[in-house]
Amino acid sequence: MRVGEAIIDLLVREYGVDTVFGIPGVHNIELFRGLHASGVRVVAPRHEQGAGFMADGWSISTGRPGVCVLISGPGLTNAITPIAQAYHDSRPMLVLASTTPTNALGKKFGPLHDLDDQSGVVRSVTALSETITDASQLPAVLERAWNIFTSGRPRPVHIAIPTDVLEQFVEPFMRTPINTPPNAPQTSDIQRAVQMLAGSKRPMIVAGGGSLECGELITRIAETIDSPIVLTGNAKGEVPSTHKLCVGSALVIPRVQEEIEQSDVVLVVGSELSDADLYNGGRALSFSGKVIRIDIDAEQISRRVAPEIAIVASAKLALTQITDELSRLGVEFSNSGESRATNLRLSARSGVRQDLLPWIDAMEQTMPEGTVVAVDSTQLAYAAHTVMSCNSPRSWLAPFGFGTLGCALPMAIGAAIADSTKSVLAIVGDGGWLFTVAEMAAAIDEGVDMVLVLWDNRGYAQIRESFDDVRAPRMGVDVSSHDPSAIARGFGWNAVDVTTVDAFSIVLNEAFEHRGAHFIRISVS
Ligand SMILES: Cc1ncc(C[n+]2csc(CCOP(=O)(O)OP(=O)(O)O)c2C)c(N)n1
Ligand SMILES: [Mg+2]
Repeated sequence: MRVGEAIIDLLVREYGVDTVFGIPGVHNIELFRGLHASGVRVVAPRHEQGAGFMADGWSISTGRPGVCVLISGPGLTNAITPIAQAYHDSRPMLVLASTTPTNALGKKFGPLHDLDDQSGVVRSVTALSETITDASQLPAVLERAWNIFTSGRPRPVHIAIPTDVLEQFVEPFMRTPINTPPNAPQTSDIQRAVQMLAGSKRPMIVAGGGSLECGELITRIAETIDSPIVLTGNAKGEVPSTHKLCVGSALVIPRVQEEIEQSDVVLVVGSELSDADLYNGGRALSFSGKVIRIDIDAEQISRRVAPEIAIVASAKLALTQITDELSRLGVEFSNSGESRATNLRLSARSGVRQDLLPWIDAMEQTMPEGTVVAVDSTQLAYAAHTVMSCNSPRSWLAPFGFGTLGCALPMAIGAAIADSTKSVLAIVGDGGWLFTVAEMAAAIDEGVDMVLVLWDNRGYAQIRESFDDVRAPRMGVDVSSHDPSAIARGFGWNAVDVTTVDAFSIVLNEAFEHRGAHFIRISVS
């Protein structure tokens, strides 16, 4: 078989790849020949940005690495934004791309789709970016990639393969396994952490995307020490919003930040304590209490906040040991966790734009249990991110790390493809929607069932307000998509316009009850 086929064969046989996202070109045909033979589902977006966001949405939903198959040069450069998003938010993504033939690599005489240094272009937004000119190295590099995805801080990997290498004939590749055991914590650190947690009178838990698999452990620890739990955007859903100790993803609310700062012991798990979550004008939290930090990444563990106890380990192992040690103490603590969490939830609700709440409540009351929600950067979504409930992990897809526009629609498509039994809702603004609007065509071709809610305030409203806040004359913010519903219908979607919350509830309910792609435009007066 050819190298292109052998790579796909290995990925399917040994790594369980069953879905890829990408656009073919002359340069990557050998990878597509392999995809055709393998029976892998190939999802064709309308732009490589769509491929990357779909792969990322698919990855959040499944917990597995999303895979993109792209062409050299523009195929890769078009995908840099979603690759950077996955990098920013520590998610796994395998990007396989063709590159310039070996004899022309770096020669600069202008081969088609050539970049001087394709792997260099994305090196700063990947954990590993390599051009492989010797086909026999491919199994080892794929294994390294999987190790990054599964045993370290997960981040994207880009592998570029020259077209002549993709065409070479080889025997099927064999996996070269590297077993990396998960990072175990030091017992002494766990004991110190347990003592500190047990001695706390005003504890707090902040859980980030690195703790996504640990919702139950975090809940048990919180119940034992009677602590509220604040979730970052990437952890939303890992502890259900219905839990009495769950504050939700409200780190942006000043009262919540104050409460964290005033807590005497704060357990931070798998979080950068990112500006994007705090939106704190670049100010780090100034903890007055002691901080226990658990992170898989040794470089991350003391960034911005140097903890009293630093546990560089797999969150699952560390939290399991903390849970065991706490239960050995056999004490139930009483630290007003429930009333603190309730007050913080109320602060969050009163801290968002009040006129948006009825729309958010309508969505919350209408959507079926377990609905996957993808949000874009739009005013309705900012408020929803803070106050809308989310009761299952891997069902809240948000771009608030990298903060790019246009990711919600393709991420929602990726999630719908990952599990067609789930309801999927995307919340997008009229400005951000246009960044990836072409993926509405892909949604129809893929037979995706989803609902897209367009918050149409005719322009970049958040930025309009930002100009006004600093008394700068408005510029470039009053953009329009003219007749969004006509655009949606043109792509084959069912489209309805609403202006009132009552009408919205009725239309949304109908949309969830019927299969297909539904577009609801809320025209904001
Ligand atoms: C790729 C990209 N370009 C520009 C921005 C800056 N930006 C942030 S929010 C925003 C407005 C988006 O408008 P819309 O989607 O209509 O949402 P609204 O604020 O109007 O609710 C802009 C332009 C960005 N976040 N990402
Ligand atoms: Mg807008």
